[in-house]
Amino acid sequence: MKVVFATGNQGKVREVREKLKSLNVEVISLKDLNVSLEPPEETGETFLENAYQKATYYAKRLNLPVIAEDSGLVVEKLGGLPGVRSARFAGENATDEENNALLIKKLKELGLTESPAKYVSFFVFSYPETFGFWSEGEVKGKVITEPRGSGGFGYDPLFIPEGYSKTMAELTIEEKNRISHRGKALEKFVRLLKDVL
Ligand code: ITT
Ligand code: NA
Repeated sequence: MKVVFATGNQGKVREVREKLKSLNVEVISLKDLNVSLEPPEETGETFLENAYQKATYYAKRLNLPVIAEDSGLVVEKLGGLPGVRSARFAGENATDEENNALLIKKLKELGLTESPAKYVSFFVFSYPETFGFWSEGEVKGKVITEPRGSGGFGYDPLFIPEGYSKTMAELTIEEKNRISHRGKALEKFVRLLKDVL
């Protein structure tokens, strides 16, 4: 089966391809498709709403089954920020570096060098005509104010998973996928996907 993974985030594409490589599914990214669709507005107040909006939007327009994912970092001492705003924390087209700098600044403004935090991920699978299924995963840990490592993407240089001393950006893609929010959500997703293949 051909499935489109509707994301503009190449870090997500790498992780999903790695995790789905044993399945008989061809994961096509938006980049491979070479279609220029305006991305949908992410107006949801929850990760699930946003993942659902992205999946149904692209499935209808591409007339193909679509996987979409919405995820983010929830920082306890910042009242749950950046949350659903993780990708646009420092502004609409903010880079990872700008988002990370803002996170560090906000923690330091509170006189903190770390805070408990978690990453959350929601996947939605949608057919062109009907909704398919969804799954979720999370990983608890903490954020720090001294970035380390060059793997992963986004906030990974600032996130240390529970039970680890390395940041997520210091892990290999296999290690990250074994413990990450996206890896866990994908494991459930794969079981549901197998049922419809
Ligand atoms: P698409 O909507 O096109 O899929 P996006 O990056 O805009 O890509 P989201 O709206 O789901 O995706 O925002 C997710 C953001 O949360 C992402 O840009 C990172 O800032 C952060 N994030 C999510 N998962 C992460 C991970 O595994 N490592 C580091 N940061 C992550
Ligand atoms: Na989002």
